[in-house]
Amino acid sequence: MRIDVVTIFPGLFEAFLETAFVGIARERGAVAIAVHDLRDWTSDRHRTVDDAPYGGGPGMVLKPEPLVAAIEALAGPKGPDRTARVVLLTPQGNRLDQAWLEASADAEHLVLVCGRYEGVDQRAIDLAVDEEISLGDYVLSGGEVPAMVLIEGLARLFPGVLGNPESAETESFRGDLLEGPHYTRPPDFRGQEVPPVLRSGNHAAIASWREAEARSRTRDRRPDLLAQRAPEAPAPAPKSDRKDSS
Ligand code: JBZ
Repeated sequence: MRIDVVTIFPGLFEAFLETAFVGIARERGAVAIAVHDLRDWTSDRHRTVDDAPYGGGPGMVLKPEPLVAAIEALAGPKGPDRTARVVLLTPQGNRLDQAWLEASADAEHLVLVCGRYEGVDQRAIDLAVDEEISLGDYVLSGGEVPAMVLIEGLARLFPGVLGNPESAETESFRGDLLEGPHYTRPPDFRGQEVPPVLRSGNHAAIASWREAEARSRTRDRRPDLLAQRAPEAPAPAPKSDRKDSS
């Protein structure tokens, strides 16, 4: 995958792109990421990217000319011939979720445009953006952190990056159930002991304990996740003597 990021704060991405998971994904060649300064597409002496909103009101709005020039330079003009997907990070977008990441992990080319200030001139969105995405219902001052979230969420899905043989699909729970508690050494910390089953060496018992903990925690904390989930696989039919039990 190739990812181009358009931002007025390219420096925010430096350490992020070199570190941990995303750094490994880039080193392995699973993804090529380039960060671009929106001001590189301005043509005035002050490299102006924003202006006051028509109709009045607080704050500033990102001007259309540099944004559309940047997007068209990186993705080409909007339309059926465009092979990149241009994603604007904005509070007006659809909420990012694991389903979006999984559906997007095999995209050839994403261009992530970080909104800033009070918003983006609507004509730039209409002319050049394919899709609008938001992290959620809280107030941020720009799309840079949401873009990093999106990149990190994608990077761990690339084959061979997580230490997965093929893909993260092999994990039994991927974003649709919370995980239960985790423990490491020491076995007794300030009088609190690690649940004995985890030290039992009984892998079947450990797996069923973890599953039960995951379910009860999800029921307590995120019942909405259980409601969205595909119904549980039915218990296997009891063994019968008949050859054809279907
Ligand atoms: C986002 C105008 O630029 C912004 C401002 C807030 C904001 C974003 C872009 S993206 N919040 C979110 O994903 O929640």
